[in-house]
Amino acid sequence: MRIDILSVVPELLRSPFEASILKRAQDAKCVEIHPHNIRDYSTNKYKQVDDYPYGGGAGMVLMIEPIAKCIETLQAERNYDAIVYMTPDGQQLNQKVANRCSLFKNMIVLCGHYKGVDQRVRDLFVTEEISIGDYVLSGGELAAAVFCDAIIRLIPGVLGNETSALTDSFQDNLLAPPIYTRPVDYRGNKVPDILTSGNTPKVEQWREEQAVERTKKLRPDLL
Ligand code: 6GU
Repeated sequence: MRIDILSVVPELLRSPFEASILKRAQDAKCVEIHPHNIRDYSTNKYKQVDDYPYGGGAGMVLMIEPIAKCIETLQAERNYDAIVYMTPDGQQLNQKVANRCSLFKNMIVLCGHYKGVDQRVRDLFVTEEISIGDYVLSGGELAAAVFCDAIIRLIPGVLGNETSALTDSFQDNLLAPPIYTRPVDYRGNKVPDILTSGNTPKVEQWREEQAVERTKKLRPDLL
């Protein structure tokens, strides 16, 4: 998969992709991340990318020309399966959306900033609008990093253990069961006996029961 991320503050996109699983995914050529600074595509001599909203009101709006120029430059080089705009009024990201998007081969992710982008960017270019929840962030960059992380870990070969992503919380609409590692006794708080019994079928059964119990208790809306 190739992901082109368009932003006016691409610095914000660096660290999430430079460590751990997202870095390994790139090293293993499972995914290519290409950040682009929208300002590099500005069409006027002041490198302007935003302007005041018509009709008045607070805040600035990202102009269509630099964004269009950047998108069209990329589209001239390859076909894109989706042009995603990160926005709090988009469809809320969940595991189902992440699963679907993980199948894209080439994707553009546009990060809004200030008051957002000129509506015509959305009308003319954007194919998906995604939010990461009902709260407002200063910009779409952190949301884009969350969205990309959720997708990239689903790409075959990214996680060491191939079954790992399939046993995640939400993948079957259940939360993950409790997990433990050494020591077996921490200040009198013991690991459940079943997990040290060596009885794999019983362990699996216990995990399923715990997943259902935990979901009932913490997220009954998922059941
Ligand atoms: Cl995608 N962008 C911004 N700016 N705020 C958000 C969001 C996105 N998702 C939730 N809040």
